[in-house]
Amino acid sequence: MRISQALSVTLHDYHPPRDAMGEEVLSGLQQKQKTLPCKYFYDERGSKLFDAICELPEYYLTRTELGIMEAHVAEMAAALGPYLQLVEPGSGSSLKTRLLLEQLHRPVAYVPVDISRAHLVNAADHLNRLYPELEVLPVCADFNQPFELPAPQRQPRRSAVYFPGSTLGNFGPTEAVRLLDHMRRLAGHGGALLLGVDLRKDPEVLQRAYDDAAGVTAAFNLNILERINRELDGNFDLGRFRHRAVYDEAQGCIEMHLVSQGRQVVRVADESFGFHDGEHILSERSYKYSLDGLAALAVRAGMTVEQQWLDDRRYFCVACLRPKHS
Ligand code: AVJ
Repeated sequence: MRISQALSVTLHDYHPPRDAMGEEVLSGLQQKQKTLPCKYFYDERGSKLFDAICELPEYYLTRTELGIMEAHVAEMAAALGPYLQLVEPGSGSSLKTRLLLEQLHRPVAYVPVDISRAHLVNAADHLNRLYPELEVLPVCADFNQPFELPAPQRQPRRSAVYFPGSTLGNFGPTEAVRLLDHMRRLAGHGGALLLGVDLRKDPEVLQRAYDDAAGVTAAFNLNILERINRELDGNFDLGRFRHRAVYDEAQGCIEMHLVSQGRQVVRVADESFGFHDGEHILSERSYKYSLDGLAALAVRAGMTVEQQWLDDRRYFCVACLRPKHS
């Protein structure tokens, strides 16, 4: 870990080695079911396309979660308590976080954790100027890998982890438990986890949200191939892969695929990968929860759902999870 000064903030840096993406991409493409890790969607263009997705009429998630926050943020802040250290894995630059920070009673520190260093530092610098009373301590890390919390100058009374945006949905059941367990330990004794999850609903609504009429989600999905071409010396022909979204109702999981149009061989780094016509790469899974499923997941991670807030359509849920016996 390196500590450095970046703009107005001190950065704790656990950035993975440069070739980590190469190894993960190659091993994903070597599997029988070819897979790409969805965390690599978010290069500069991918992040812009994701922002555009959030504005789409079909993509209800961001808008709905923000509405829930606007309606209930005071209660959420009260549940988390005063003199808080707030940790946010996969932080980005979100408006929801600011809503929460503004309602918290004398928060001590804000620890955004993100893999994209430049984005993280800029967002942290911005918040640091906006809230001079708050100590902003950015950590550059893949939040899936172990990292330690930096020590704020003032001692917080308690910690909470904020994990909004249905990011948990990208993890399968086993990984989700492991991740929540990690967050429970970060929150510690007397702490809590404020979690935003997308709920199960009419499959057609989900289908449209992940395969929009304007084709923005398709461009977002295909962009990962362009990134591989550029950063890992690949030669994917973007005209020969199509975006597809498939909902598995039994699992409550929507999958994004990149479907090969015809037989082809693609090279990445020094390796070749053959595709037959119609073969697909699995590029993202997005799990949707029922309220019972969420409660069961919390229990498996040593927590209970203490409170939850939903929108009128019951499309999305923000839940406060508390470690059991604390
Ligand atoms: C950022 C993981 C919440 O799963 O809805 C949006 C990413 N993928 N459209 C999601 C995404 C396709 C998104 N998350």
